[in-house]
Amino acid sequence: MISRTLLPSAFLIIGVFLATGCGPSRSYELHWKIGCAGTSGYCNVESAKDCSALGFDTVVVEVSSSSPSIRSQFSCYSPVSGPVGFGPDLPAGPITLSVSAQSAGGQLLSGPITVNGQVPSDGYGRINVELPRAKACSDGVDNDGDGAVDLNDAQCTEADDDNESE
Ligand SMILES: [Ca+2]
Ligand SMILES: [Ca+2]
Repeated sequence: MISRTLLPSAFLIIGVFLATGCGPSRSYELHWKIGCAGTSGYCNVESAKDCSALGFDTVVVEVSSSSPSIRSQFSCYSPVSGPVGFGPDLPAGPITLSVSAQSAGGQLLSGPITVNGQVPSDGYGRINVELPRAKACSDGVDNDGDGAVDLNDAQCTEADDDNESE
């Protein structure tokens, strides 16, 4: 049986929960691009297939300007929202994010890249980041389709090598 003195605080907690809503909390809205294989430019990742072709699985974002820092992980690409991640509730003001990309196995493939943004007093701040692609001989992908991946491919001499076929 619930004590009568506890009931008002229980209602207060429920009220606060409803007031914050059910949508994603957004201090920032981070949009990323990832470097394309075989080019020096960046591509938008538009499908999960694009991510796996590049070896990326997860984008890790750390709000390094918070103490302690706040870490979030996002899928490389979301069919609903695209290559985007939403920040936790944070007070208005400048923020610094540390962004990196990992393989499905948790291997660091790109970054961390430091980006600065601003949380407005109302709403959220949009932040763009460009993540360099991983080198062909350390991206976990069979880039030339010969069945051998990275250093298992005879044409890869070292992890920093950027060509699996020569
Ligand atoms: Ca590779
Ligand atoms: Ca290969």
